[in-house]
Amino acid sequence: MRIFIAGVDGYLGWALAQHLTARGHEVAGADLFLRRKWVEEMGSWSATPISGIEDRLEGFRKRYGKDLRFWHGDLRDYSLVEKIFKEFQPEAIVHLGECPSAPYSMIDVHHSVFVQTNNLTTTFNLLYAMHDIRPQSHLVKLGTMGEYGTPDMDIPEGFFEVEFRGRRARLPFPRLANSWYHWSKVHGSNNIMFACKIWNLRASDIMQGVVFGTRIDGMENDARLLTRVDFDQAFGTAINRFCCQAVIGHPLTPFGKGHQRRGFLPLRDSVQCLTLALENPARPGEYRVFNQFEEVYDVTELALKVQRVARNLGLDAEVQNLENPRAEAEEHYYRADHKHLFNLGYRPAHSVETEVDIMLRDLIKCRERINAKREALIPDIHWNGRRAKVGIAEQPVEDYEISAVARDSETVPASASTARSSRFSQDRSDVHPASKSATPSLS
Ligand code: USQ
Repeated sequence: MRIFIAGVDGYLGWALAQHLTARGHEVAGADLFLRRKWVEEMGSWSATPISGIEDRLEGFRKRYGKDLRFWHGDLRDYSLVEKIFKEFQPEAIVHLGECPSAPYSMIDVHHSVFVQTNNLTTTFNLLYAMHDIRPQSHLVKLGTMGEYGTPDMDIPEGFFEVEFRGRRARLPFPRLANSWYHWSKVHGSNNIMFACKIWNLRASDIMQGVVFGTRIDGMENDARLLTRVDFDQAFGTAINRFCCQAVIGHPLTPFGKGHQRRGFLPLRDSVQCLTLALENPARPGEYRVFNQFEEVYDVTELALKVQRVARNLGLDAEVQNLENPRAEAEEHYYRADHKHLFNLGYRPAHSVETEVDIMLRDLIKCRERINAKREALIPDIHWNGRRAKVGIAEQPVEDYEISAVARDSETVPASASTARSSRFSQDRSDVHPASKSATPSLS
């Protein structure tokens, strides 16, 4: 299948291009390298030393024996999108060409407007190019589980049956997003749903959970094939940040009470699921929604898992709750359906612990790079527009309890409170990364 990836230079895009090519697909992509610039703006860089695009493409050619056709350009420019569609004639399009960061979208008016216009314009351009040039092609659009927010009820896969004043209907499940970024995804979803209806297009909207991981199979043995792994406050996701923190002896940082629950999945499962969606396309006129995650976890549970695996590798990582810069529920009900991809054949590759073990071993090699940008680990972007580094969360450790909802899904070890406690009694400057430079020794 001819598959065009918008945002091919990014964390998911570069991995997906390799996975699809290894499966025999013909892949092309475009990128404006904005992710590299945004992370730099956050005072950070990828933990893994990623190559420039020319080297990447050369490594790709050597590994897979095929060229990856690449356009450097801005997909907000419809003439570029038109040109790509005419030249490549894609049978499927994977839209990863959006700004994926909630904190980045909350910085100020300029960042909010940029995130929403960028994300909506690129989606519109792809929809119009499908309509104008490739009406039979299939769009796989990366949405987010964050579109739903954290409603106090079960979350279906996109649609639900509702009864109101004696009439029943199948309607989109309400979206209660929690950042301008997440709302950009909601607006994009609505636009795609409408385009499928009026133009008979086919689309799979992927409500993806939080992704973590440093690699997929096949990336080893050539540094040019590595994907990026971010750890800054805006582009580093929770487990990736915890793993990067663990390898430099920085406390792991659940925000607030740390009982935020989200669906998570490893990078290698994300590419597996996107491939399943591509190889089992939607029908003409069909707009379908997949909730794409492996399992739901409490953020603290995950920090404790990372801590345990890190200890097995001789890394001493404490858990230290920070003030939460976001306005979000920190203790809440969360249960979401995720049957569609399992029905198509999705099978998780590893347990979280196994994946974290692989990640830590990879990241130990990147320790110096993480340490050099450790200042970027502590957030300063607040949802109310303030910009100030957060301090330690006030919740005293003796008040700490794993919430009832967290207990439902998995047991948190009895050592949890002791593992978290030691730094609570200490002065804030002691855990502030700027003042902490010691790295643990490896046994
Ligand atoms: N969190 C911490 N400590 C940290 C980092 C995050 O407690 O050091 C918490 C956050 O407060 C939040 C949860 O972990 O409650 C997830 O945060 P995240 O930064 O890992 O993920 P999020 O901002 O939700 O966004 C990420 C991706 C985004 C994607 C989304 C899927 O950046 O592109 O859409 O995950 S989801 O979360 O399901 O909406």
